[in-house]
Amino acid sequence: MLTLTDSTRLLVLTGAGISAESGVPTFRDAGGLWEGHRFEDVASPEGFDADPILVWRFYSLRRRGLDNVKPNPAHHALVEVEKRLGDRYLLVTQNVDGLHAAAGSKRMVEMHGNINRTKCRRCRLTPFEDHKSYEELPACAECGELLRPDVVWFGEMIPRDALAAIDGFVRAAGSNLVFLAVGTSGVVYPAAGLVDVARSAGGTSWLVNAERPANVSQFDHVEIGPAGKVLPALFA
Ligand code: BJW
Ligand code: ZN
Repeated sequence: MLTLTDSTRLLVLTGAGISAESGVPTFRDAGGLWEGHRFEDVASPEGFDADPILVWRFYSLRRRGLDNVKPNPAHHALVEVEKRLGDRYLLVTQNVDGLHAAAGSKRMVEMHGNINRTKCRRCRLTPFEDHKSYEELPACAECGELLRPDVVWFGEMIPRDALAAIDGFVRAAGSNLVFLAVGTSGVVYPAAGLVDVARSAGGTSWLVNAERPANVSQFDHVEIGPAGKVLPALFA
């Protein structure tokens, strides 16, 4: 069990596995292919340049797939921990599905963006209704450029404010830092390197995952199992 003391500062990193029990498909468990395309090719600026309709179709389908999806006990367990720790807690999610916010998480950084937002690839954020995106390419009302999902693709920078929030939390925590990764395969950087950042800061690290991920050897404590069962018990 992960014991939280009055000085614990808990940094949680979540990945697709935490939403799996809500019915959201993960990226790499299913073989990493989407309609014959490598996921890396669909989720990249180069992929969007090459075939924007295909990419919009991919994201429109995923958005619609989220329509009736609800947070599960793992999301809710993190909300309860946040209530206990207050500003000694920060959630960093790689997920773009919005389920942490739906569960009630507040101190949260969406480091890979959010699938329900859209931005112009040239000028700035633009609100956009998803309904037409399945067949037609949406264009920016300001400059005419293509609109795209407000997510972070391969080769793109993580939002500066997200990195600053993580850095600030780790610095303030020092050896009181407890890092907990949940449901992530540990292959996509910089998220996969956060466990090393936590170790360098003198913190301890925990992992909750359905199987042993790529960076498992970096963790001090490893709990293998479904997040919806393991997480509530971990904090009990
Ligand atoms: C369960 C479960 C249950 C299932 N309970 N568990 C250093 C080294 C090498 C490469 C790089 C590097 N630094 C940067 C790079 C390049 C690149 C990268 O990491 N490449 C690697 C693949 C090699 N990174 C980037 O480009 C990043 N940008 C960047 O670093 O900028 C600076 C820079 C730019 C250029 C060059 C160098 C530096 C950006 C990365 C953006 C990733 N974007 C995506 C798409 C987001 C939008 C969308 O959703 O479509 O983010 S890719 C995809 O992978 C998505 C995810 O957030 C991310 C991670 O996936 P995740 O969450 O781990 O899911 P899965 O499916 O892989 O794993 C699920 C796990 O859950 C599994 O282990 C299951 O077992 C488990 N599980 N059920 C518990 N019930
Ligand atoms: Zn524009």
